[in-house]
Amino acid sequence: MNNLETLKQWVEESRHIVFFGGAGVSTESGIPDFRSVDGLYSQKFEYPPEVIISHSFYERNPEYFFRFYREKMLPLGFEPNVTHRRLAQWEQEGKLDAVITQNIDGLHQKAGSKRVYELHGSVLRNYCTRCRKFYSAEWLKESKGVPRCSCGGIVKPDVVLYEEGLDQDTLMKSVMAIRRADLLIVAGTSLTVYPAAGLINYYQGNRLVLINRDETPYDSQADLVFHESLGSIFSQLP
Ligand code: CNA
Repeated sequence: MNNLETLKQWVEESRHIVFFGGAGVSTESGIPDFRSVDGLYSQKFEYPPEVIISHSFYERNPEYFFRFYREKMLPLGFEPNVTHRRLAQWEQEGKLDAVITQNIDGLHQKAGSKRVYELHGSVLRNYCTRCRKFYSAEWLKESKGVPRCSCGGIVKPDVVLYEEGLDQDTLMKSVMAIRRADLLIVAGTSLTVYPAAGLINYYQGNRLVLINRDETPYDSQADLVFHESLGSIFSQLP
């Protein structure tokens, strides 16, 4: 049996699939990732992107942060692709327990997934840092300079910046889902951003599948590895 046939069989047999993904899940929807050759990190900015989207930079230079954020990090108007849709279908069929994502684009929910653990938050939620009033992503995109609430407070995206900690509840739920998983599919992530990447180590089963165009530091731990595009694999899964 080839690798794809094995994966198809595992998907058929599994009742507790967990999917753990990253920016590569959404590139086929048209949203660039960070580390591919045409990703954000290959473009030239005055500062490296990981500096701009850090908490200290946000505090020191909010005008620059929000200019970059609006231009490069606010993916509005994109549609889910076959991977998002297949995962939503598996959840509906009762065979997928959770999608754990490092993405901030909301496309899993747009495809219909309900149990989505967003490790790095979501651009769709924005809150006043003073009075906690909610603002939409469209509002933030249209705002100018440093976005201000009607009360005068800064409106900050609910996105985890470098140097900021992850939400503990989301992290715990992710760990629990991975511990229970009978099939763990890790896909579209370079597995270089911690603590998210370390979640793989909580998996206790023997069906760890890695699907990523480029090699990752975890390839040798996986039971099946595909260095292919996600769409080409997911479009063939049941
Ligand atoms: P990354 O480091 O950019 O890695 C993405 C990986 O996906 C690379 O190794 C690519 O080889 C691979 N890849 C890209 N496209 C495909 C494809 N079609 N099929 C298979 N593999 C593919 O991204 P990570 O998610 O690992 O890094 C974590 C960061 C990126 C998180 O904090 C995210 O918030 C952040 N990010 C999110 C988005 C989004 O929400 N869509 C976009 C860009 C960056």
